[in-house]
Amino acid sequence: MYFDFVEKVVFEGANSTNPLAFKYYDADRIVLGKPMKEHLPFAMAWWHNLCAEGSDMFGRGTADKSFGETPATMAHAKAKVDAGFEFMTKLGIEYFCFHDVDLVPESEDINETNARLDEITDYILEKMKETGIKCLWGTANMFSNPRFMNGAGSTNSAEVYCFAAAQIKKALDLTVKLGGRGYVFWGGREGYESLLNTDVKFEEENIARLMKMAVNYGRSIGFDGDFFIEPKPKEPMKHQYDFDAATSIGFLRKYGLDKDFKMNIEANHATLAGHSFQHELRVSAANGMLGSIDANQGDLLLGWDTDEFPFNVYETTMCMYEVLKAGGMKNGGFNFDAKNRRPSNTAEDMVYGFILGMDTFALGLLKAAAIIEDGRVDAFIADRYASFGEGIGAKIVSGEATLEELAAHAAELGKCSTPGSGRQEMLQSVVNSILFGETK
Ligand code: XLS
Ligand code: CA
Ligand code: CA
Repeated sequence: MYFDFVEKVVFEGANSTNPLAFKYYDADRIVLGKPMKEHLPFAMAWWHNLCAEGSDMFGRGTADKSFGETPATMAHAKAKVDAGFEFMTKLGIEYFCFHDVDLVPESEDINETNARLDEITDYILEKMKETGIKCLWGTANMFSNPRFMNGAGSTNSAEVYCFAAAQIKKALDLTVKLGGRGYVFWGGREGYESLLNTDVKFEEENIARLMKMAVNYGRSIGFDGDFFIEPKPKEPMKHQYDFDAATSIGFLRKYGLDKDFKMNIEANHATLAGHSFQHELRVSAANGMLGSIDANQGDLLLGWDTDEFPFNVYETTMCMYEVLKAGGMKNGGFNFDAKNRRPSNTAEDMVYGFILGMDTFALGLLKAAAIIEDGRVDAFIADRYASFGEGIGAKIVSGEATLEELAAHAAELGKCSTPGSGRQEMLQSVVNSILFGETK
């Protein structure tokens, strides 16, 4: 027992002052016809919760994640599994996500690492059977090991490329073994520092080749979930190829990978790309590619990936509005790719972080459902484009109209009428009143 200060985190309602209780996340509460927990398949990220100790560029870790064992041993790897499953059970989190090297200490020899991965995933499988907890997605860490300093799929070295392939193959094997619904490619070092030493065209083609091989192999071993690209514009590289959703979707279409891949949108990466979280979700959904979500938030005053637990209800409301309008995410979920702030360094803080994140998304879900039920925003949008539902507009949409015909129509009218107000401020005010209602 690592979290013996709490038996189970339960829903106590918004007026509860118990820091170890949910204020809004009420797993079985029905929202728009289904329980909250089905709208919000939450996942724990192995790396932040069980591995990261709070080190930064200026100082070492502040949190003790040894869980009673000596770090970098298999005993420690197992203690992390025990701690992780206790944590997820107590919070009611039904999924986890992992990188290969989050699970075991990496050996110099990949064969030894793989043997360790086999052993730990046997142990994880036992725990999954005991608890009913499932794997949301797996991935290979192709950015920490020094061999990936010039990239993995985008490396200049064919040998490094083979090691990347070997890690992907193994991580896919493990994802299938654990019944994972997704497999993520986050191109941490797939980019460049300088164009003076980089063949961009070649690197992009090589990344596509690697992804194609991954799809072929994954399908051959029975992986029927989704492959995900997780866009991020920079950090650690100056420029990363999967800059944002629009760029990544274009890349997937160019290389014929769009049937197998969807987007895994991380809130903090969206803002790093100069977009809102909602923008990235909307672009993905508009292209039928909203796959999964890395639930966190950044700090707009800081120019890097702070991976904070989400607390901004406006953002989660707009996120859930997009997810509900898209009809949910088939194989995706809400992975808390989030970490406690460095001074929040106790086991209690780990629990508080997830309570904050889960409550913020639950509140976002309730508010998004209220916006949809209210109907004013959706009705406004539908009405805004009404001129394309009849007459010349309908002809344009059906694809039958010609440029000459439209020009003749304009000529006949002579003067153009106003396209109508966008009513932005009115709609923002509607959203505020739904969000905050009456105040005391
Ligand atoms: C880093 C990414 C990473 C991916 C998985 O910024 O968020 O954690 O989610 O490799
Ligand atoms: Ca992420
Ligand atoms: Ca991140």
